[in-house]
Amino acid sequence: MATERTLSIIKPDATRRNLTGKINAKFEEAGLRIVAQKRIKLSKEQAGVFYEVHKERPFYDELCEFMASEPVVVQVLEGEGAIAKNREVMGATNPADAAPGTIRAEFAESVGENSVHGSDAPETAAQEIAYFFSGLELVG
Ligand code: DAT
Ligand code: MG
Repeated sequence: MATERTLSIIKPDATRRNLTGKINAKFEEAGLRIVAQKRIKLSKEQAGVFYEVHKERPFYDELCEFMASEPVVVQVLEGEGAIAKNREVMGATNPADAAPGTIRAEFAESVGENSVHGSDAPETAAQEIAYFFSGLELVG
């Protein structure tokens, strides 16, 4: 499997509870390398553009409000099959369905406030990385 990069976000429910280090430890234990990382505060509009694919869903407005409610940590994770590996470490969207030991099983508060985002495919990973990071911030 090829080395990939994926976009990860540690969401407001997790930054609020000071869980960045614990979540990063899960990534590193799984063999994912954090190759770029920054803490930013999104506007509701910026969150809306990021989650545009969900704009017809009933939870879209609530999701954008939540993502803009407090700072997030955006990061690029790198490794063999990083996109799928990250999804595995994150666990299912709804923490009630997330496998034991996954980030969402251990830390998520609800389906809406589920601690982490991870890209779901190579195309979305490339788009999402470019949304938050410039070429200068990504060391080769
Ligand atoms: P994932 O974050 O696992 O890729 P997704 O892309 O389907 O899940 O949804 C994006 C985010 O939207 C998800 O992390 C939390 C929110 N969300 C999804 N389904 C929801 C629901 N039924 N109620 C409230 N929020 C939801
Ligand atoms: Mg998704």
